[in-house]
Amino acid sequence: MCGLFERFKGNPILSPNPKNLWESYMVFNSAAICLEDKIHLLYRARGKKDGISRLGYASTKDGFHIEERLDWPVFEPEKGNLVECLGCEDPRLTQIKDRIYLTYTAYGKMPFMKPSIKTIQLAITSISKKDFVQKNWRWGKRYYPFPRVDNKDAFIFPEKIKGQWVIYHRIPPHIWIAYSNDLINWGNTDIVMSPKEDWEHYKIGGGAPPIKTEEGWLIIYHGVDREWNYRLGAAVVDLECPYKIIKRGKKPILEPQEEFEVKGDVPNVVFTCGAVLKKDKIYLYYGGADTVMCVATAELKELLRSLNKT
Ligand code: BMA
Repeated sequence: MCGLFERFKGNPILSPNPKNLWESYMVFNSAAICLEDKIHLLYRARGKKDGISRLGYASTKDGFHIEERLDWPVFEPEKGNLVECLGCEDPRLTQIKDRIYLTYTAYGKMPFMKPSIKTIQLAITSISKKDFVQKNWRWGKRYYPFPRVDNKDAFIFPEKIKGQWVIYHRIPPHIWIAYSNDLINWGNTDIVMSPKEDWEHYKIGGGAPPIKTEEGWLIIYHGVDREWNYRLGAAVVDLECPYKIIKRGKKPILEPQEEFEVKGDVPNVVFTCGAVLKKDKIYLYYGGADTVMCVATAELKELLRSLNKT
């Protein structure tokens, strides 16, 4: 066993729903955001028939028990949009003032290419906080800031740092940083974290959007080893210099262990797209074996203490 995260005994908290074709096969990798005293989960779902990823919605007040789950997708590939015609995957949510920003992986086909070729792109859209909370799914325009680059696992920092917006994204095998003045155009991209330990040998990628703490921004990310096992790790980033990693755990904070993490559509995977800080506790939402959604918790202080200075 590894890590100081304690799994919820009632895991998984969300499973595929055979009644709804679009989420009948896989329900995983959920974004998580706390708004108005409720944790909102935007989860990735797939049905067996079309294999396309769409996003579903569920919410929980205590962080563990799901009180509401909608029967329809709240975000899906835009009609006629080739770049995401194969699915919208792995959502991350960041609140910036009165808007909620969604970063996701657009999976589709590269426009104008013959023969056609598949593409994986970092995509960004947003919705007003009011619409989100009232479940009026009026999403804004979708942007793909790095065309023709295989790029995913992106999240936006919730505040401007030294006058600029900051995003982390992943061009294998590293986590990269980029900056923006308008949250639409991103540039000055550079490598910020590279694989180091055995458990992250093949590649790493951003997971849950940054959580502000006294020590710095807490980042939870995933690492893939030589045998395709996905584990989660944590790092702390300087509050003023978002390219500076000041602490990083040598060991993973969570690794596949339970049956629903070891067995499933993709075995041996724990993968996160969202965590929430509530009363000094981190609620870490993660997909198990690309098939179900789970939650585990840890005391923030203990987690920070467990990480090594870099
Ligand atoms: C990544 C993404 C994740 C998935 C993981 C493990 O590339 O597709 O959604 O959880 O692989 O299969």
